[in-house]
Amino acid sequence: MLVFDGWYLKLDTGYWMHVGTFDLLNSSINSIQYPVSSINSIPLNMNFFKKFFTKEKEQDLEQGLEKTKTGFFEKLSKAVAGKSTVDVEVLDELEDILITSDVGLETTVKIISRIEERVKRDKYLNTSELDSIMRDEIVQLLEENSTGEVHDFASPPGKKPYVLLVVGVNGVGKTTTIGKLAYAFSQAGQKVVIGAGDTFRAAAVDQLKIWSERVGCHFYAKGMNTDPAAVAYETVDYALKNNLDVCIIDTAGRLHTKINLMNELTKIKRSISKCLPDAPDDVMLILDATTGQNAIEQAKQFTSATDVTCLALTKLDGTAKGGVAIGISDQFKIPIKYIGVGEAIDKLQVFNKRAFVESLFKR
Ligand SMILES: Nc1nc2c(ncn2[C@@H]2O[C@H](COP(=O)(O)OP(=O)(O)O)[C@@H](O)[C@H]2O)c(=O)[nH]1
Ligand SMILES: [Mg+2]
Repeated sequence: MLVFDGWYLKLDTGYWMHVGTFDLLNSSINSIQYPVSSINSIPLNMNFFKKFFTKEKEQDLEQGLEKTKTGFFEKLSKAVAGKSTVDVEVLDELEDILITSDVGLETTVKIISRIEERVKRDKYLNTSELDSIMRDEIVQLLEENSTGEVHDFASPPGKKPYVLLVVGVNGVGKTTTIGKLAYAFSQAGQKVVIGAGDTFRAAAVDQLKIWSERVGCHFYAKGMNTDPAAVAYETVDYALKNNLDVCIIDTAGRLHTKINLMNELTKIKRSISKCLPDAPDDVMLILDATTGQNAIEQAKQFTSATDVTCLALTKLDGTAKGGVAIGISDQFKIPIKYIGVGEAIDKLQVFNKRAFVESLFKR
């Protein structure tokens, strides 16, 4: 049988799946020769990045991940020094590397067992292939988790205004992310209002106001010590009356107790839906990547206490703990929508699992 080994199906994830062969002598298509579990992936780096990113965005991401990459590759080089094949020792080292890169235990175990499978299949797996094998296995692991991804800063169709409530503990980057988001949405041609729902500190209201001036978007506030639920209601009302596209509401990250904070957030949410049924459209939890496993802990606590619908991971540029994005993507059913890769106004990106992992493994 003369077989043309090239019957591929392009998946919308950007992968090519090997689905069958073509028998040239019999002119018959032996389709679905391979079970779907043996997906034969060919990463299409070039096309892929062009589709999602400008050159600048790609560089921002790479620079943002530099600290994580440096630590990771240094450890990896040590682990495979003097070894030609991937053996048990290398796998053990690999496990340590992933855990110390803040990928988290649960996700590390999954990644290692996938690589073990590969080693079993191909006994003399060369250490020089380890980068690309890990990259592919991590991408596939994350893509099995079918949490959706956004591709740009457009507000969802049919939502006007699109109402986004932003929550998270103090200092994680809520206000900064709101400023960056307002900028990105504005750049995409949308009219935006940001509401100062962190009424706990006077500085918080001022900080958001400065961001609105930088962005050139609408701003709504009632000042310090006012009721955050009332601010939230009135910001949505303002968006409705002014025919705006996007309404983003800031909140305080600290009250006297954790219970108080969660109760307050529930109250704010209820107040928003009184103004506009079905709103807020999203409750976004902001997590600080520099806190590593603590970010995972915060995600667990918030998601169990409030209806968080999406995540943003900030300060990736300031940490070697960027691996936490892999753990979060794997463990939570809630998608990471955005990542912060710098303090500047344009250093917020939509999170794409594939681009993230590819960038992480690019030497
Ligand atoms: N390097 C870096 N710093 C960030 C990023 N996002 C926020 N920050 C900084 O984190 C600090 C706290 O941010 P802020 O928005 O005030 O946090 P909030 O208390 O949650 O509102 C500020 O100094 C921000 O400039 C990021 O993506 N990269
Ligand atoms: Mg703030």
